[in-house]
Amino acid sequence: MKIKSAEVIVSSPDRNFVTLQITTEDGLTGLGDATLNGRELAAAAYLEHHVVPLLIGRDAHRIEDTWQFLYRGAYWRRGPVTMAAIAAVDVALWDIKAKAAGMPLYQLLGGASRDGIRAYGHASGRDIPEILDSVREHLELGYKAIRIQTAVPGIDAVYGVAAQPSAGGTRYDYEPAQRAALPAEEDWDTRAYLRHIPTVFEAVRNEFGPELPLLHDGHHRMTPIEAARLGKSLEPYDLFWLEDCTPAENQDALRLVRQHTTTPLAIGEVFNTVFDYQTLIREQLIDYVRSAVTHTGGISAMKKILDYAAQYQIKSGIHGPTDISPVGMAAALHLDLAIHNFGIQEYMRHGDLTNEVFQQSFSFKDGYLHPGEQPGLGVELDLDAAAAHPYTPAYLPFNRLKDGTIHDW
Ligand code: EZ4
Ligand code: CO
Repeated sequence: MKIKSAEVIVSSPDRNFVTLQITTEDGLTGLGDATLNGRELAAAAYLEHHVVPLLIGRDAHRIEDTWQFLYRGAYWRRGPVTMAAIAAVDVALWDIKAKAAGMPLYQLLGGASRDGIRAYGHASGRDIPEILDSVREHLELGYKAIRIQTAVPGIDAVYGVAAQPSAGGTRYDYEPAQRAALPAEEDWDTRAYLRHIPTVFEAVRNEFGPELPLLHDGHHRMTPIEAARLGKSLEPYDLFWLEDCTPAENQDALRLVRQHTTTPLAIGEVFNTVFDYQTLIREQLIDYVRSAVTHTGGISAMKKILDYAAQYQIKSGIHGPTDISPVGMAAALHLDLAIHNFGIQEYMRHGDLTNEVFQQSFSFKDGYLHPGEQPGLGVELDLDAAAAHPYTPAYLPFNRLKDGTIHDW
């Protein structure tokens, strides 16, 4: 089954997405996601100029061979642009193979290991009453696990907190990339944050009781000893996980955090290969793998990382913010359903325009996601709708400390 053509589609319904569509000589199509938030055109150019021309005429069934050809053949290994591009090809080929088999993709990954995929949503607020409202709204939507992000007294703008409730006041969840020529500047003060955050979790636990799984994202902003202190001070509130507590390029740093706290640790949304996890998994320094299928070489590579993690009782927590397109989400859901060591899936919900461009068959009901039973991924791209929303420059924000020093965002 030869690949006849491949097209890179950059669209911006609600936000920017980079999508690869591969077509075979038999007329089957497959979709892959290569969206790299704030650096979208780099992934698109890599695909268009250096990957698409190499795909024409290859056997679409040879997924592993094509993966190795793109990874080893480039000579320049790893990195977010390369691995997002490889991911898009990998996922599109899995989509085609599953369509050819007439089966939903999860069947080719071993079949379902569970009935539904527990998802967590993002609650946030500028103060405690607003956070409690946001949690209530997520519970009404059916969510059975909730991430809590909060403003900090003395800091003007903080990651993960909406500047103002969205229209109608029904959603506080936050889309950090802003459509503008330059990135927005936010503020940071770690001491103020470390003092404030336990009071927020105390209020949430008092209001909603001990059962509800609660998560928090530290977004790489702490040193190892600061992260250790935060993990320890949150222990009374029984977090499901503390995410990205340090910038974990330095995997050894997590050893220090681990020695001081039993708060479960999740890491990896900015990682792109298994090598980023080598020490973390082997030494059991984390509890959840946070990579996105989109940023780590696709389903083939993510499955290998998660199989390695499974040997150490480490579970999945696949990245699923809105910058993962519906194609990337669907790929994650098929994998989530099939693997044994599933933990939880992040799910922020896409906007209406995105859902017009990407027609999906996955569902969210009573807090559980399911990829659906359509052959393949279960996502189709409406090319006309995509063309109606061309690329718009948009950037993630960045942080400065009070003295003007740039800090991890
Ligand atoms: O900042 O997806 O856990 N989720 C996150 C996200 C990331 C964005 C980056 O593109 O931390 O909100
Ligand atoms: Co995160």
